[in-house]
Amino acid sequence: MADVFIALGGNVGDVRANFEKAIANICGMTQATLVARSSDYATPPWGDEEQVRFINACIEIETSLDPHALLFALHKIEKKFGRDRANEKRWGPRTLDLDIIAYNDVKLDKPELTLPHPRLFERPFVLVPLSEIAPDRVIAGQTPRQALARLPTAGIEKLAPLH
Ligand code: A4P
Ligand code: MG
Repeated sequence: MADVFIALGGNVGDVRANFEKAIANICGMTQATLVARSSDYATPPWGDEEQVRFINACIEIETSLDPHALLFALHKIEKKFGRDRANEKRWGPRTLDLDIIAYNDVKLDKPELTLPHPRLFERPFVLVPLSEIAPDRVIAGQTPRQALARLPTAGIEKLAPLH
């Protein structure tokens, strides 16, 4: 079984409701067990700042799928929730973005799959929820807690549970 962290993000539609359904889909489609789920966070848009704020969260799962099979399943789930890669711009608005943050300690450097996620340590919107569930997990030589201490987190708001 592999220990995997996945970041969820979106800023179009009912993102929090989609997260709930997407997490159920991820566990169903990847025969995974949900180990941990962070709170949802409202986060200022990063990259392209001319868009509405995002909701972000992180989960930890245990799965027997290999990294590429997992990515394939995540892309299918993004599509199911209305993601249209052909008509979106980089870092722009989206219904559901599922990124593999880390897969055990696997290192991969391919365009279709880079592990750990190459922009992880620049992104407070990933590190804040990740630090909630795995503050001391060493990823590429540093922990989410250490990486987060170097970044601004202004404007990130932890949201109360939906139910
Ligand atoms: N890919 C390579 N490695 C991975 C990996 N570890 N996990 C490939 C997932 N995918 C990986 O993905 C582009 C390609 O990356 C995929 O085909 C996959 O095979 P994408 O999701 O379309 O990514 P992108 O938008 O081109 O770029 P990037 O840097 O992944 O950006 P995001 O995360 O998708 O950016 N601001 C806030 N506050 N919160 C957000 O969630 N998200 C974005 C979108 C911009 N600003 C944001 C947020
Ligand atoms: Mg992405």
